[in-house]
Amino acid sequence: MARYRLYGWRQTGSMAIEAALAEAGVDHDFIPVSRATDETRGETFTRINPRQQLPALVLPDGTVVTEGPAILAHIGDAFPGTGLVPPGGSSARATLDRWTAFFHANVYEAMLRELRPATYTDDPAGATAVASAATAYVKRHFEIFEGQLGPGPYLFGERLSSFDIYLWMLCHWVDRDWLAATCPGITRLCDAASARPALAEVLRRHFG
Ligand SMILES: N[C@@H](CCC(=O)N[C@@H](CS)C(=O)NCC(=O)O)C(=O)O
Repeated sequence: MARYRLYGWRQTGSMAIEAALAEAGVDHDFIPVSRATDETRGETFTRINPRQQLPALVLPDGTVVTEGPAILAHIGDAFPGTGLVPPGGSSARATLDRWTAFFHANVYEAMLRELRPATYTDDPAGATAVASAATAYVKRHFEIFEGQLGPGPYLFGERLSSFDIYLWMLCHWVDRDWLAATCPGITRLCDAASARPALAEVLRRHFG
């Protein structure tokens, strides 16, 4: 029987998907696509994701899903017993979608500008400014969410959601000293997630 196939690599957006699949206990094949050797731009992977980005999840029926939040929503919907996403149409689901979209559109994208600033400007002298503006942009959005986070540790209290997994991943790509000093609620969320055995194992694979 066909299984889920996840295309990913260390320290990329596949970290959140690996974590969600592990939390949900979903059997899958992991296909490493090296970013070190630009395998993402190769013919084989380009056929799967013409945007040449990780992660990509291929469902058992062959459907390709890209974009981290769409993949997370699918896993939560396909395995409702995990409670990773609230039911569609509920207020909780709207809240989960809101904050996932907020971090995807604002933070993840700005982190790409921090990582590869030269690809976001035609001005060869402008890359440093692109990166520093992106860092400020990332921090501003973390701070906005910090002000909205309830008692925690997670978005919905004690229950882990796909949003928490997404934010947990992003927390590993931001200045941790700054985060601890400025965003104690998010830091607590991140620490609580890291303490879960399934996520601790994913963390070790990506940053160990
Ligand atoms: N919008 C995409 C962004 C994915 C993305 O930027 N992936 C990076 C790794 S974190 C990537 O594969 N980059 C490959 C490249 O730029 O060559 C998503 O949210 O999944």
